[in-house]
Amino acid sequence: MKQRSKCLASLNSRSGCGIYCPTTCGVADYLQKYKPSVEADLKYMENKLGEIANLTKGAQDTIGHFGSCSTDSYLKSSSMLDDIIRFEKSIICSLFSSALQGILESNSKRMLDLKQMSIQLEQKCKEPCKDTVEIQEVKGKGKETQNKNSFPSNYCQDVANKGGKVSGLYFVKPQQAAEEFLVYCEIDNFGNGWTVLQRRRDGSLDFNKNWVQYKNGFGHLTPDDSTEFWLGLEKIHKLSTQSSIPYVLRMEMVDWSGVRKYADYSMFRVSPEQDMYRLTYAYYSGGDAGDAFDGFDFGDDASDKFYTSHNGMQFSTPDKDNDKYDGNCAQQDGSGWWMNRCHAAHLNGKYYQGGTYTEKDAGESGYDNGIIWATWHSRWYSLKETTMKIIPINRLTGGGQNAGVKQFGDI
Ligand SMILES: [Ca+2]
Repeated sequence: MKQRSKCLASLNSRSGCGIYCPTTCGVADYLQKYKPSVEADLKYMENKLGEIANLTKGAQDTIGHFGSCSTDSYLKSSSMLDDIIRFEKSIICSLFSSALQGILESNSKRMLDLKQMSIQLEQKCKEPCKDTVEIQEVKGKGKETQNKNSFPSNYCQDVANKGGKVSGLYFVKPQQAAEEFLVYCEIDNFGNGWTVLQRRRDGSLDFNKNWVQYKNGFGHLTPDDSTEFWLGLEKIHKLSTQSSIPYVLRMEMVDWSGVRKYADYSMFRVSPEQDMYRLTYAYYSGGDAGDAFDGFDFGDDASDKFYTSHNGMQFSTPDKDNDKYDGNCAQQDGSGWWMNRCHAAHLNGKYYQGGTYTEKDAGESGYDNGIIWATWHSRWYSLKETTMKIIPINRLTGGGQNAGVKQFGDI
């Protein structure tokens, strides 16, 4: 274990941090989040300064009056009229004097407010620069196992093989990857090491993103696995195609009653970007959620099942339509996925609190756009939590499947 806390990237130079994203060092995201409130504060300060400038002008005029009063008050006159005018002036002057006192007090209060605001802003500005995250390191590195050649040190199962015992953040480097990147590894007591590709938990992360964002990943990884994220298609591609060892993709889902189900797909692969990150798998290899990836007969049309299957589909985002539909599924649904025409399984869908939603809730297009697994719940029911994760297939055929399900208990 060690602390990595040297991430001082700014909005313009993410090069030092980029390889760790999506991570807690999403400095740009952080700045975006605070920019509106900081701008509002700055605007407020500007207005305050404007007010002070106006008040100062008023004060100058008053001082001018006061000055003339003082001079006048020394003038002597024998006429009664002059005495009356002098008396009147001295009253006005004393009024001006107290008004001036008020302005001065008000000004010093404003100056104090400004000082405090400036201190607050200074503290706020410092925050994005802080970035510490606990990253696990494998103890007993280099431990020889019979699997060493089959599983290069490139993903979470390898981390577990090398002695990694706790779930958390690890650096991995798939064979074709130019550099290492951070992943969340779910490691159970049976030595299974799952590499997590996607998490939905509470709807805190918007999945309506463009091609580049789906390619690079978005959201944040956290050591306690409490946040939502999409690891990124490029990383998923590199992870899933790095060796001849086949992987199982597990979809884990929790509904709003707390019921947990899963679906496993063997020989899961995601092709390179030139092929639009096409999804392929060989077969549905188990689970109690049903095989929604193979499409679903919704009863609208005889071709429903054929046109809602996902095996062999390219990835689509709102700005990149690779689907089998005349329109644009990803744009209509506001999310990225291996769209057909359009889907029976859609774990990147819109988050709906409480689960059930209607055509009206779905917005302009009115199509089902929630987090859907049609063989379990209706397409008008959006799931509460989801996980997509991969593991070498022999970890499950070796009796590890139940172990994996048990591990799911700590979500
Ligand atoms: Ca289309």
